Amino acid sequence: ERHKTFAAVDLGASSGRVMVGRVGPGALDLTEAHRFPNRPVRVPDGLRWDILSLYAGVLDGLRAAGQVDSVGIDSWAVDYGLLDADGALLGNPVHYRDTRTEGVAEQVWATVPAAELYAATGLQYAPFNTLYQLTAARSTAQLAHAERLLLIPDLLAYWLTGEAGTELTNASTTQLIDPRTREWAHDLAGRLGIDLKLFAPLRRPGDPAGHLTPRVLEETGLAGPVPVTTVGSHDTASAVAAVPAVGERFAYICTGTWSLAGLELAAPVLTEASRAANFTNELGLDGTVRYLRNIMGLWLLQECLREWDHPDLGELLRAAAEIPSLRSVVDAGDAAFLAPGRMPARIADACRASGQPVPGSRAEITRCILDSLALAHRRAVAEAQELADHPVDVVHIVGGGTRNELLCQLTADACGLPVVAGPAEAAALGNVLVQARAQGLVGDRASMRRLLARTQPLRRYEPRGDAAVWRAAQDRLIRP
Ligand code: LFR
Repeated sequence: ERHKTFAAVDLGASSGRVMVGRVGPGALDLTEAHRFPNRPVRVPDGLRWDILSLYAGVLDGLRAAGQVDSVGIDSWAVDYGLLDADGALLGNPVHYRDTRTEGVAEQVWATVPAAELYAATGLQYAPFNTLYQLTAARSTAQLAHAERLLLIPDLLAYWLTGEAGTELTNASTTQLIDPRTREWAHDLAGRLGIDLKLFAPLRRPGDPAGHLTPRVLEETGLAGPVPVTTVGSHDTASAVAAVPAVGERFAYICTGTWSLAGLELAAPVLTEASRAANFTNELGLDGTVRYLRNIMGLWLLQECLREWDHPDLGELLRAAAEIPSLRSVVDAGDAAFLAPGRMPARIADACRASGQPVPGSRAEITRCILDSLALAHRRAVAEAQELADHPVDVVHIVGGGTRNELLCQLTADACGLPVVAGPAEAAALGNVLVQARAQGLVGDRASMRRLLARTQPLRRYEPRGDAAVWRAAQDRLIRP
């Protein structure tokens, strides 16, 4: 029988993992080989990723995974490492939540107005888009000495294989790609003084990305040759590829540190209304567009848990379920929640400022966060359908948030649509399936999705109650 195994390296903002996927005719299963924390470090000059500890986690994970037929890597987007002419890393990659990009967008817009930027790239405004990060870094010695810029998954692939490339789905989050041609936006980069020669050549999901070097083989105990395959290296691209949907009338919400809520489209939506609503057109598998909005996501809760010294989550969620719904809500799309720290107080402040009851207990704050996320999900799903003229019958939730039953139910209630929740490890599954497809084990996107629907445990939530209550809650946030 034709079965093959694939290692999926999947790095999230709070943990990394190496998963092993086994794929055969009609079969797909996933097991965890290794999981490790991702702990950003605040040094005097700002917030940094601990990239060496992440790379060590990847090597440990490959050793634990054992012999595989290929390796694929995905991670969060927009961030990068710079290499000098010898190929050495210049400093620790800057975290997208670092404050260096504050006020930078306004400088960029003075050269290229926001409307032109959107027309050229289709990307939502987010302070951390690579374009703004590079502008913030403009006069640094580090950038002046850089010969190469590698996005995080491409940097790890470079260390594993010695070969440099720029994977397209993740490149689309730099805000330097034209979503219509799916090539670099040369004119825009030129006007902003960004040197596109820093980037290694583009490669696409499914393309070969080299082989583990002899040194890496030795260190992981694997027998060569082990190919590395380009996957949707933006974790959200891999997660969307693993949405177990049937047909095209579906919305998805990729949950985790972020909630990324939207649609899979054949072409970008670049209208002024779409820009005003801050929807993004990131690139997905096979030339698709991930038309979505970034919502702060479970980051809001993670930051509270950190502040509260990690109480039992199950208990807290049970208590939150008992609190009456929609007493107070905050705008979970607000970039004011981007930076770490003091999250319970910031949420209380936002409720106070909008004249709502101020949540006091941990359960009340948790309920406020989950209601607010469900509300933001509702709004994104409704607006995406309208802006893209693409109606849906079902909302798929994938990623870590599928384990939060209250969030899934509230999202079904708020959207007034059935929710299908699962798989939780969507990014890793999308990563595995693209590798399997490169080796001829699975077919097109639709057949990948059928395989997921048949093999992965999914849970369905029907909408309860009155959708009008949610509409009224939304009106509390959107003031004319
Ligand atoms: C999710 C994600 C989002 C991106 C954010 C920052 O993990 O990749 O898609 O907007 O992280 O990179």
